[in-house]
Amino acid sequence: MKLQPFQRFLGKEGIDLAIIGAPDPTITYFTQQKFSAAQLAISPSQAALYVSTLDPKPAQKECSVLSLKKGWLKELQKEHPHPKVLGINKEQLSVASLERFQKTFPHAKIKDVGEEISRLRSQKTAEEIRRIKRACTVTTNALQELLPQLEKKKVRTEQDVAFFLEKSMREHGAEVAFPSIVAFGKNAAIPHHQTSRTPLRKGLLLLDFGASYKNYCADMTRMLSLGKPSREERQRYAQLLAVQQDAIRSVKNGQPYAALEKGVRKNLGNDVSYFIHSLGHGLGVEVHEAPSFSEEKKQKVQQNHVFTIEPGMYFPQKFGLRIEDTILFDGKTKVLTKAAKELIKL
Ligand SMILES: [Mn+2]
Repeated sequence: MKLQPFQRFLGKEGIDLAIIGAPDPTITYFTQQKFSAAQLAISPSQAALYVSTLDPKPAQKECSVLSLKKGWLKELQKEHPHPKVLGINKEQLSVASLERFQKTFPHAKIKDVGEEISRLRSQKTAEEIRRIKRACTVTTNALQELLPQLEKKKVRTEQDVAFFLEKSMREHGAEVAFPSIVAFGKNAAIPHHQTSRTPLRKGLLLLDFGASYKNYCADMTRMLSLGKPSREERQRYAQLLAVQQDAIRSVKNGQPYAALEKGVRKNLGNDVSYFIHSLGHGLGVEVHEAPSFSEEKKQKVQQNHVFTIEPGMYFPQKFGLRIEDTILFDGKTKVLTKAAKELIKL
């Protein structure tokens, strides 16, 4: 299901052989499994998966399964003695691996297939969407379960909160898509704050977290106010929420992602200097993947794209705000992370 469209691309482009190796998450995309070590060799008509003997034996219909041991490249070379063009994923391949490939296939021209991989991965199938929806439900549910814990003061530090969220997601059959960001007070002014043992007091609490269900990620950020928020906090939150909702409403087919971001920057007016990151990112087997919101990439909203919309405002040494949803565009714009978005007051 996954390999065939890529094989058609290889055939069309005259690429005799492409090699994708773990830790490139593309291997999980193609095989729907995770391996500690694996190499996937794909030609237009066949595919072979070399897997570490320490990994569970994979059940694969679309490719033959071989063991990954010393000399696997020689084995591969016997099957494909003289590829003219060798496809690689530049973003993910190590220089050491590339050098080994070049030594084995000295006459092959090296071609990057990363762009096609990104394009394929960004167009989610019905099954991928089902998994992402499930990941989003588990994520939202973890937040619901957290609130009474906070009220009862059973969680007292950023780390306690992260641990509780992660436990909840695992209890519901999911894994953690990425290390949760739990940032209290001025810590939230740092967008990628590292969750610490900071105790929770009166102030704003930022939660950026997500589950991964059967290899597919969710990503959500919500803000909580412990105690009554100040006037400034309330006003800033209302401002940001309006901007985020406006951005979601303005998603439409064929629209450049960079234009969505431009709209948000325009909306923020003089406050745009507090918004110090991009508006969002695609997600799937990785929590950050295509589509990209960057101007140079010129990517546009298309059917079955899944991406985040997450404007933020950061006031150094004071507080920080971010509101993030995972969005599916399937002709209509659907917010998959359904947790309420009013500032949650505890
Ligand atoms: Mn995100």
